[in-house]
Amino acid sequence: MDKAQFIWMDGVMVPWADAQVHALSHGLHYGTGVFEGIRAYATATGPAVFRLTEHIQRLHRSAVAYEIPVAWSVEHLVEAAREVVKVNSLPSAYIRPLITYGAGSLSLDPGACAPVTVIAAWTWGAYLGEDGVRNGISVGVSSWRRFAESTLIPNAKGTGGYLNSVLAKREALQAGFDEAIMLNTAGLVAEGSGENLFLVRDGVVMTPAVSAGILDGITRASVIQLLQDDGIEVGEAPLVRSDLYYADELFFTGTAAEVTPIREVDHRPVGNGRPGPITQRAQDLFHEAVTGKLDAYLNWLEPV
Ligand code: PPE
Repeated sequence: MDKAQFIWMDGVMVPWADAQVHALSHGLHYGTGVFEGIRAYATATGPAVFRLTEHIQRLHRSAVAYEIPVAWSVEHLVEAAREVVKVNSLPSAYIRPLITYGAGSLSLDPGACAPVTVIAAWTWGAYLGEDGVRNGISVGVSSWRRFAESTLIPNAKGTGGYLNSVLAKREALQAGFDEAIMLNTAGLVAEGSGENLFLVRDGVVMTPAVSAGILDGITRASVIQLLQDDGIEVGEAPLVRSDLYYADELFFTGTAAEVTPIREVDHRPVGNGRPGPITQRAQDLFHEAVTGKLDAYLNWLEPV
């Protein structure tokens, strides 16, 4: 990890090494927290944060869903995120806001524990490797199902929920894949361990709906709009495992993963095993949009 100098903690810029919470924090023991992942990109006019306000709004929504009180307004956290990038002099960055419960009681009811709000930023390159972004990654369908609506809240970024993603990710790596695709408990395709999934067949782009138990990704929404504005048909559809095998193209989207092509699924080549034309188009449009090269999407960029 590429350490930066300062981390924002409840209104104070704290040196990286001193940004600590107590060992008996409720969030550490029970995973009671919510977080975000956001990227700032270098643009011709300096660093700009991609859809920052929407990410912070989603942080607030996740907190509402899990009933975690938020001490800071959206406006305040947006400003704090900008400050973290600025104070660390980062030309581009991955920004990680977290609201978690501190120490107070280890009763399952976190009522006696004060929430702690943290925003860190550091330099983070390609999530699934430079080679993965260029040539595509190999994925396997996980034996771990994405947790259900009746278990946790899939469309919220709750920290504890990521134990599910960790199981899927580690299983995939141990099996020699780069990443996992998780089905939901009904057996329909959901998403990756930390990415949304898109499928292309006969020129039509499809992606599972939020009702499949996915996180409503901000990159997902951006790529849907970029492709639709480019004249490509995109729709939400229930997808089964064999749809993955018959796809012409598959790709992941996410803040960390950006647009990552999938070249192989369960040892079967996707299309001809090379990133396909729509995947490449999505990658190019996304890259141009986030770096401020497309006027139509400049409102997605919030300058630092
Ligand atoms: N699904 C999941 C489960 C998920 O964690 C992410 C983001 C997405 C979809 C894509 O959402 P969005 O970033 O809004 O396009 N995963 C974050 C954390 C990854 C991690 O390893 O940590 C991220 O990409 O920042």
